[in-house]
Amino acid sequence: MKKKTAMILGVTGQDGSHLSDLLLKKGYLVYGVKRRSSSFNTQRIDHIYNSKYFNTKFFPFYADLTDSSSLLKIIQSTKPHEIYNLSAQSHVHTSFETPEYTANTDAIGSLRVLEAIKILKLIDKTKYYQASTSEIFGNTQIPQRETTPFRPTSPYAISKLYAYWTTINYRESYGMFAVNGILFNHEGPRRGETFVTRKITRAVAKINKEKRGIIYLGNLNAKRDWGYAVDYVESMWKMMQQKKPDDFVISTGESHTVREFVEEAFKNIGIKILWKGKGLNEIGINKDNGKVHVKIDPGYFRPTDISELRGDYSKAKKILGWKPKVKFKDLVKLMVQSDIKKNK
Ligand code: NAP
Ligand code: G4F
Repeated sequence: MKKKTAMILGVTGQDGSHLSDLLLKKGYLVYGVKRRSSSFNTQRIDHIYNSKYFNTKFFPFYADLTDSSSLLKIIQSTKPHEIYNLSAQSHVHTSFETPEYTANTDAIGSLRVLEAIKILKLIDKTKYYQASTSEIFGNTQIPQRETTPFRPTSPYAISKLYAYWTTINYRESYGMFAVNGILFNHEGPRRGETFVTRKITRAVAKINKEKRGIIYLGNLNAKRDWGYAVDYVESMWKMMQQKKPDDFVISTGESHTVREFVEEAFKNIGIKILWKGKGLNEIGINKDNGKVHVKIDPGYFRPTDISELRGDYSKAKKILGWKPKVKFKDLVKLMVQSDIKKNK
């Protein structure tokens, strides 16, 4: 049988890098697609660039989700069995500042990929994975599952909801194997530095080294269902191996506040955080010596935020045989340890 081939759009991101590792391990030929950048943007896949896989099993390509012709060109030249569309302007707060660009990349970008598969007559050959998100639920019922109504509350979530329905529309209209992975927050040492978990673990590692420092945060009361990115990319692959295309929630089933994440991260360096004050004046101090380590910066609040995301992954467990391996405390620990190591 011919080797399986996969195209990963967004290969330089957290998930793209982990999925590349997984598919290479499974023996795939991987076409890793990155966009042009004025500085190096391959840190998360440098280990692949420097390995035996580079240009033998892993082939880099340039394209941009805002540029149909670039997508048509690379899909035509590679005709992959599987396309994982992980490219996105993925920062929710930033989407309020750049709603048009976010919609162009996250909504229309997905349409461009699906349309390219159709135009190139690859519907019977190429399967499509859409990186959907728990953000599409907004403030709704808890826990959220595949049948929960959507009420997106950010330009990012609205764009991703467009992509979600477009994926289903191509499945129903043209018989394309197209699936939505509705993934809840997933993190790890390769997580972007401006997402709250990594922002906290990097700061905690710095405080551990310098014995001082303050983290400025926004909404401490938001609850998120945080899982481990390595576990989650495996679910993407599993969805693409099913007989029938379908959509799945991927989560841990547990939610924790940003405040709890802060406490747990500091616990890993032997500091117990006590909270004092209220609202914008709330601070987090070291219980033993009174040093201030957390303050509130109103600039990190969003015009609207989701109070709680907690997913019910029972459909994925039943049909894909998937369940999360790493839970909250171990996730925080591995992220803090990794940032401490990087800081040495
Ligand atoms: P990420 O680290 O932000 O990676 C996003 C990737 O998309 C990067 O490779 C980025 O390139 C690329 N990209 C951005 N704009 C592009 C454009 N116009 N054209 C081509 N590529 C572009 O995100 P992630 O955490 O890996 O998440 C992967 C996907 O899952 C995203 O679609 C995200 O929205 C979605 N998602 C993530 C989570 C989560 O908790 N991580 C949960 C649910 C859904 P650069 O490296 O050059 O910036
Ligand atoms: O880490 P966050 O920026 O992630 P958010 O907004 O939940 O989005 C992530 O997960 C989604 C899946 O549900 C993905 F689709 C999306 O691409 C992305 O990966 O913020 C988490 C929570 C929010 O409630 C935010 O208001 O943390 C709160 N927060 C409090 N202080 C902060 C901060 N968030 C950030 N980024 N920075 C802060 O200082």
